[in-house]
Amino acid sequence: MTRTHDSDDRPTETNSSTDSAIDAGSGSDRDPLFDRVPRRDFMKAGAAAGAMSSLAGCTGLLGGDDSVSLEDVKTEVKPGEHDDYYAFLSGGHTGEIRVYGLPSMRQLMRIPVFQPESARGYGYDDRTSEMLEESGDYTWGDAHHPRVSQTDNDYDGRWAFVNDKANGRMARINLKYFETDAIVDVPNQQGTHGACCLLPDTKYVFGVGEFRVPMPNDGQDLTDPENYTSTIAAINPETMNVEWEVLVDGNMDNGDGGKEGRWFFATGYNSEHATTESEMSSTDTDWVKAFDVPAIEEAVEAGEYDEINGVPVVDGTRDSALNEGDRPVVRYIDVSKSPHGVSVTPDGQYAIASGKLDPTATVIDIETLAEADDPNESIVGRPRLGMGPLHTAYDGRGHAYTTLFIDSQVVKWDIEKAVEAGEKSTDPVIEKIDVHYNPGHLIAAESYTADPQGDWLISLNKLSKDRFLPVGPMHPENDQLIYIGDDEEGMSLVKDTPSYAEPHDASVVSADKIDPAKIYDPDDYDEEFVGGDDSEITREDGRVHVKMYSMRNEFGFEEVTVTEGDEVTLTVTNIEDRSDILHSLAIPEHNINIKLAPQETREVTFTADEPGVYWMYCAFFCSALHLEMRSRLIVEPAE
Ligand code: RUQ
Ligand code: CUA
Repeated sequence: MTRTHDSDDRPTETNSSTDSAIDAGSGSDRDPLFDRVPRRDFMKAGAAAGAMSSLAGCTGLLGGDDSVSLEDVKTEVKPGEHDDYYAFLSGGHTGEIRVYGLPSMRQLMRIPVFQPESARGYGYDDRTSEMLEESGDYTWGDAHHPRVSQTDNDYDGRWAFVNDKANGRMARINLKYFETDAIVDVPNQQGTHGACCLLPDTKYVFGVGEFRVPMPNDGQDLTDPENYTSTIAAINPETMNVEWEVLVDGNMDNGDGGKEGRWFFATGYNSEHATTESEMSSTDTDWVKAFDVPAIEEAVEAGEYDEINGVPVVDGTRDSALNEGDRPVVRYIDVSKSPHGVSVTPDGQYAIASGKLDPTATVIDIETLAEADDPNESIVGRPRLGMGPLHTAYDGRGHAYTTLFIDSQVVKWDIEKAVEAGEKSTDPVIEKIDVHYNPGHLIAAESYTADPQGDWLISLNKLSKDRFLPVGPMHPENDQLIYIGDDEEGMSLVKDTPSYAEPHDASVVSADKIDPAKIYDPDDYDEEFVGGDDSEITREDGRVHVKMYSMRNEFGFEEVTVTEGDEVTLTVTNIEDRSDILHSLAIPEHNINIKLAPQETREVTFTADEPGVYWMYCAFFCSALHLEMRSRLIVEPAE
């Protein structure tokens, strides 16, 4: 294990303790039952101190300097045991979300968001294909920032949201079913990069527009970058309606919401309004923009906006009238050039922006922002952390953890010390650990809430180089699990997990805060439930509607006969109520595979345009007679 207390020194030892770290936590003296008790309830019940050895993850509750050694926490999840946390990792340009269990780092599920995915029938039935089509009919997206909804600054288990940087969209995932249930094409944003919730109660989901374009981007101002601009968008989480947007100077990058419902922060580069890399980094400073949400809402209320592409757009540029006077809608805070991540501390006191091209982070005191004449007065610390600081996470014990992309390290530092030490001090740095290699984001358990758990941290590394068996020139990335619960011993690397391109960010949620359904509730969806006796075929004017059930090992009809050219709609219900008994309906040579979980109904519409016999079959191995679960689609030639 490598650590150094001098931020400017490169470490001299290399990580060699992966195996021993895993061994250390796999002792057989733990009582597996204790591990299954939700930690919060366990503490409330006043459990005996003698049970400390099984209190994985409770360090945040113990408060103060208390920390728990790696030997005393669960690092191995034995066969049949459950993990303590759900981790939602973005899939980058695969356009999906991956669900991992922590601390095992086992991949539990993949949730397709912006791309069709056949195993889940996503994009192959009418509802999901229409949702994808209506949001722009793209076959991919660039999903970076999964954020889980909160109530009272704690995860409420309702939804996760994620951006599409490629096409300017925001999606919502329903955590009852772990399925994408809404995608909005955000007007006036070409690339929606940052995504996050306004807390404490997820009043809005914010989409942070990165690419500056003419506004509206309809052919005007093509060669006049001074007139390009970008917006943040406030999206209603219930309706997914874009309520308003704010125009700004420069572009934007990442964002995070304050904990008290007033401020929203976005980093940005290119205050130069340039179009090339060298011009974009020609000045030494850029901005963190602090959006005063109630002031913006008042401006919208008072009609002080332009409607662009159907959305009220408030002018938040620096010399806008709305930024004059004592209640500016956007405060521009000078930070060293090209900052990248910004995140608000669990106590809501500071917004911390990472320097990226500058080896510091900027600590902004949120409380003083409203009163300060010059928003730069709210900068209260600028610790020198190391090369390429990108993103920061928290343990709830007063420490921040920042990825250093260029140094290939995670640095742990003391937030209050950074405020005491002032400009460019290395004093706040507590420790650094090597990661492999070049980390982008990192996330600690419940870091985005008011009460991080303080035990686990994942470093989402962009490169894996030599860490895994080679698989050709495209390497997997490497998500490394690091134990951060022991302040004496320091950070410990526990696991390497290869991952497919390319996680950017994650949210880690205690397992007891999410309550996924075991089977479908037919009332949650519009499709008509087709019960055991309800199978029927109706025909009218070249349209055929087939309603049929499915169960082990049959479909409601052994054969369905239609005529060439018919438009066929199949409404199919899996009438089983046993959990985990899935069926699907695949139709060869028709690009159809719909997934049917227990009690789920899906509908698919297609044109039967080639005469012939097609074996409709079930693609989930559902029973010993699964292969026999099939039915014939007979397409007769037209007269
Ligand atoms: S941003 S690490 Cu969306 Cu850092 Cu990718
Ligand atoms: Cu149903 Cu296989």
